Amino acid sequence: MSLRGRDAEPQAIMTQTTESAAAHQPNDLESFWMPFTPNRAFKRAPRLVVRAKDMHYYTADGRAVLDGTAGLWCSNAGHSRDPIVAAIARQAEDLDYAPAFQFAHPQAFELASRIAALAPAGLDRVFFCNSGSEAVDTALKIALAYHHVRGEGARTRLIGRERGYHGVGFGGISVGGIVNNRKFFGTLLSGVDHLPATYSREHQAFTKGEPPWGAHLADDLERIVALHDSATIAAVIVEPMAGSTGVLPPPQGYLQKLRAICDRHGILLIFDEVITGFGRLGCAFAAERYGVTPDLIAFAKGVTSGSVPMGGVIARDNVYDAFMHGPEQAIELFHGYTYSAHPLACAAGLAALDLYRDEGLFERARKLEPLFADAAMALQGLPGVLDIRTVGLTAGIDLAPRPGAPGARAAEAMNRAFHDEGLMIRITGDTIALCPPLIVREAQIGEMFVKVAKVIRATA
Ligand code: PXG
Repeated sequence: MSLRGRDAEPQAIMTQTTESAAAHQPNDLESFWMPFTPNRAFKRAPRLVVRAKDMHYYTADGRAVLDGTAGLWCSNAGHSRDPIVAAIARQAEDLDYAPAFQFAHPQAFELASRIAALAPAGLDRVFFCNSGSEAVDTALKIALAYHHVRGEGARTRLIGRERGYHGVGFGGISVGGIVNNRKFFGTLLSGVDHLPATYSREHQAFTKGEPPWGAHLADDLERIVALHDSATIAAVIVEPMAGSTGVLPPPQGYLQKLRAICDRHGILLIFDEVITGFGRLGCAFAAERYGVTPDLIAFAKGVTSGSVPMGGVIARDNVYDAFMHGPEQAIELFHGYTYSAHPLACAAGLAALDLYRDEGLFERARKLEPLFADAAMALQGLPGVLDIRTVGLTAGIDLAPRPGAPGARAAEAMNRAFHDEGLMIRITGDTIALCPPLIVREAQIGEMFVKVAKVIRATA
């Protein structure tokens, strides 16, 4: 067994200073087929972390790496927080697993109630699954079944949006709007239409928060309704703020318009809040920030602060109630997962929600937003910075691609940030995304953007 990837620089993964670091060393990089990663490039020059605490990751040789991305938009309370760690450990001892089909455990109900209490009024029913992708597919299935049980089974069409990311299930990639996530995978779901993306650099470059331009793009929904007839349309799904495709805050008034059009035509509105949920935009959910109440909210990531996989769907009471007919012994919704409401995830979720509340982390994100936005916008004018967008504790920075090599500049920026600057950033195409844990200190925001400025200059 090799201690390194086939062509790896030996010191890249073999430098060890402590026994515990040694214990964390993978002994062969070949077997793990890495998700959404250029495997060969990674295995030649791995970026490995072995430990994390609060705002930092640590490499095997003990180097601290400031987490600019809350892992993958999920560790909102910071890493390996003691109360979450203790809750998971306790739960593993007390009850490692319980089925959620026909049986249950108390923490599942407790967590559902706590999540419902954070959600907009009227969204009180919580269905659990294990990831954002499952949450999205669950929401789409609930929407279809809702119309079916109400005798409107002709409502089968689903509407997503260009540049939308809704995970990687067949439902999610069908309503999603990212070509590479779709084109390899066959015919996808039939009966799906897409709204246009809301981003236009020409109209909104370097806007902090929600751009004033673009609300009219919601009117495209009327066009789709006119084309197919509202009686065939089940649901519209959007991310309130599109995260994965580079931080695209909604235009002012856009979500309100979508809501109004959906109401007019009996179409369910689904917010995919996998990223925006649990404080990212300074509120428990983006629905609250924008004063728009959807019928279903898909969530994941921050619910456990990323510590144990969990996702779910919060449903409006009338959606749930529509299923509660028929014989009491009959299953109302033929859907669920072995690990729905897994005890470890529920324990982690309860501990994470306690931390969010006790440390006021959603409010903290709201308070830090102006400072974060100013720090991000200060990058304007650096070589090849084409646009900067901010909202909540989130920033997207578009870099000019290298001619003939799309993505290469951002990839180098990520590599340099990790190895030279001790900073984890996220990239998509030639866009850098920043979304630190909500515990980030003001000085760390400064540090983060100084480091980003360095890698932008270094890769120009
Ligand atoms: N919906 C949204 C809005 C997401 O952002 C998912 C669904 C899928 O969640 P799971 O848990 O199945 O991965 C996501 C995931 C990035 C990035 O860098 C974003 C996600 C995942 C990985 C990377 O933008 N979002």
